[in-house]
Amino acid sequence: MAEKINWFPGHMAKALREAEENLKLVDLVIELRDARIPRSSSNPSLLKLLEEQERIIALTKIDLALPEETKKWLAYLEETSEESCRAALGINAVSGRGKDKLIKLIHRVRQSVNQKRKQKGLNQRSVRAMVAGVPNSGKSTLINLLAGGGRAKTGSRPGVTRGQQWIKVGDSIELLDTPGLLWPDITDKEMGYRLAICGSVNPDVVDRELLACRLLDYLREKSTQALQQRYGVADRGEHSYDLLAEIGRKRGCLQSGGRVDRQRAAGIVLQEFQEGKLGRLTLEKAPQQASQEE
Ligand SMILES: Nc1nc2c(ncn2[C@@H]2O[C@H](COP(=O)(O)OP(=O)(O)OP(=O)(O)O)[C@@H](O)[C@H]2O)c(=O)[nH]1
Ligand SMILES: [Mg+2]
Repeated sequence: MAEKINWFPGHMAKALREAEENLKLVDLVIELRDARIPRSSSNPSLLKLLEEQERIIALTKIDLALPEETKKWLAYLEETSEESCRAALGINAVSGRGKDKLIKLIHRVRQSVNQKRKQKGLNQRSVRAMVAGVPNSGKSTLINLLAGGGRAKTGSRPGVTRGQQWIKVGDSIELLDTPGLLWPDITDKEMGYRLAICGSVNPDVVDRELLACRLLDYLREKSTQALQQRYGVADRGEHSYDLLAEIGRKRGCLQSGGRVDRQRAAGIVLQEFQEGKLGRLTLEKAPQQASQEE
């Protein structure tokens, strides 16, 4: 497998600097995290720069995560001081689920900003929010959902948005679309793998077979039903590497001489997972809260 993984490409260093500069202009950061990996998709390097700005955490792609796990994560994010934020909510940026709640929360911030401005004798103005998050977390899709129309470019690969762009929502909200940011210090490789499995890291920089095997491990931990249904393979307790070969065989991923093309099989499994065809899955469990412990 690739030895050195370039988690933090050059354009991202530039995007992080731009985000830092633009932070001064906003009242609110809407931090998008992938509901399947709420820990790995957080970005501490940006958040430690927050001063006056409010923060809302939106877990996106809730349609791809396990609802009971999303519920636990939202409770954790709202209740722990470590993650202090105004609110946490779940969003499906494609169907629009969670949209009204988010708009309500943004307006609440607008009201408190304008209340402070009034006390200082300043004019009322629209609320400015930066939409930030790891690549492919749904920032541009969410902005299009809120603003209407396809004003922000979206796509299934990470790194679609390259520059910052202000987009108006009615006359009282301004949203800043930003390029996806990864945390420069991903020292935990497993976190990086999970980001890549969920499509936030360019798959070309990580070994596909390794990622697909990790994904199969996670899927098998939950249940093997999805694999059985989708690929017609039975789980006999073998290593995921062998299971991947069996999937490849079933899907006709063969090289000359009849050998299974595992690279191709891995590409299929990863893509189908990202498209939701292997069912819902949450790869990271919410930490136990004190209130839930005995
Ligand atoms: N299933 C599902 N797919 C989503 C959701 N939100 C976004 N997507 C899809 O995820 C992909 C990435 O969406 P984008 O809006 O381009 O993501 P982004 O965060 O702007 O990505 P970058 O600009 O590359 O950082 C697209 O294929 C979207 O259709 C969601 O809530 N559920
Ligand atoms: Mg984008």
